[in-house]
Amino acid sequence: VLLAERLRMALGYGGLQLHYQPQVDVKTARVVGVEALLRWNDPVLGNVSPARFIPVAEASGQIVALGNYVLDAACKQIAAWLKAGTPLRVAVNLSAYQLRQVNLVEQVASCLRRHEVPPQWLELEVTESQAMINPDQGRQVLAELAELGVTIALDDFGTGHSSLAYLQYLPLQRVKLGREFLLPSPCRDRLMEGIVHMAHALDLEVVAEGVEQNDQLQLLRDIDCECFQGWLHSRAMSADQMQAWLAVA
Ligand code: G
Ligand code: G
Ligand code: MN
Ligand code: NA
Repeated sequence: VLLAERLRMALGYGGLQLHYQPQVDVKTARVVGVEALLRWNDPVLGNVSPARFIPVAEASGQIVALGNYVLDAACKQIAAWLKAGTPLRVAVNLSAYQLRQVNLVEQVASCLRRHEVPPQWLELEVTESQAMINPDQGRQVLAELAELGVTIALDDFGTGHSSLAYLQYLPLQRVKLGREFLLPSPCRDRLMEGIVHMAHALDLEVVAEGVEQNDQLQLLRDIDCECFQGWLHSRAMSADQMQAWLAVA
């Protein structure tokens, strides 16, 4: 109850901030986009992870307001970076509840309009478990979102209960591989190579997450994985830090 109340207050006073983790082209080392990650530093509770407060937002009926806040903040930031001459694609995580929100498509569309953001700068990340709760409904919503011109990435690919056969029917541009795929294991390299080949066969780009070590990046080069995120390059940073970083890059 306390967490839900503090969250309601934080939404009111603007205590939630988006930070941005670079997505880096494996071949050129250029930053090609960022993933927006929510940060909450509460005066009473301290830092609270989204892994903890997103479920609370869902259970306490605040997820739609929170999700709309995130979409708005992301579009506002896209507009600012466009204006500064340092355009960046921003990927926003959607929660399962948002996918079932009746006016999600209209929310996204009006957000883009409000901030005069061309849709190709916004990416939406959904996990495969979310997309597959109700595959036909998931596919329908994602198709309408794709129709707006935003891109869709499948988050945590290969870790939920998904139907591989169904993947090709979703309007996806990218799949994201969780960092567990890069942990040392006897068949790590072959598994990664197989997944990347399969994704390419479906015309999907691959973003590897959680890259911390040089040998992991070397593997991504060897198997033609396009893109990575991870502490080897940088952690999520504030918009100001990102802006300063873009200015010198
Ligand atoms: O970076 P981090 O430890 O904060 O992320 C933890 C989890 O919270 C990840 O699964 C991430 O996808 C999720 N998350 C971060 N920001 C958001 C957000 O704005 N909306 C939703 N729905 N999930 C988010
Ligand atoms: O949306 P998703 O569930 O993929 O959230 C990404 C999560 O991974 C966030 O919690 C983010 O802070 C975390 N993360 C990003 N880069 C790294 C990394 O290099 N190593 C580890 N351990 N975690 C990372
Ligand atoms: Mn994500
Ligand atoms: Na992920």
